[in-house]
Amino acid sequence: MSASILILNGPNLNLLGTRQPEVYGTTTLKDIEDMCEAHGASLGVSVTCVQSNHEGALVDAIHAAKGTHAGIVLNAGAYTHTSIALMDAIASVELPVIELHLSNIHAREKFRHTSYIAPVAIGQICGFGSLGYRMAIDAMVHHIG
Ligand code: CA2
Repeated sequence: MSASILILNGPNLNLLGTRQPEVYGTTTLKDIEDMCEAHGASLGVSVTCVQSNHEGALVDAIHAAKGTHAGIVLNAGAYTHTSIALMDAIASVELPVIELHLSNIHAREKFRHTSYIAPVAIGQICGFGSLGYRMAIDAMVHHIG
């Protein structure tokens, strides 16, 4: 059976491609999810995509990943900068998590420079737009071997 990766997207990312294209590009979340599934298939891994605007639902998805997925690519959106609950959930499942952002959070407002995900992630990719998801899948496949 092939390994499986969860692509988990947080609040407001369902709006991608519809607003603020100068910050987040014109690619929709559906485009990104289709690309992730196709890229995963080309590497022989199965990819499942989930998006929620709710912090608790994201915690539930992280818990449910244990035993189902070999790793998680997480764009936690604004919860990145606030959520101890997501940090604790990641630490509790002991699955490899790659933190992902479309924009370069370090080149933006100071409040975006803090990440509660970074200390419990195996690495962070940011600033490469939707290409970052492809890079994260490559890195996860390499990591899980
Ligand atoms: O750069 C990223 O991927 C972010 O995770 C996006 C979050 C932001 O709060 C993080 O600091 C960085 C915001 C996602 C909002 O997405 C929108 C998409 C289209 C229109 C409006 C918002």
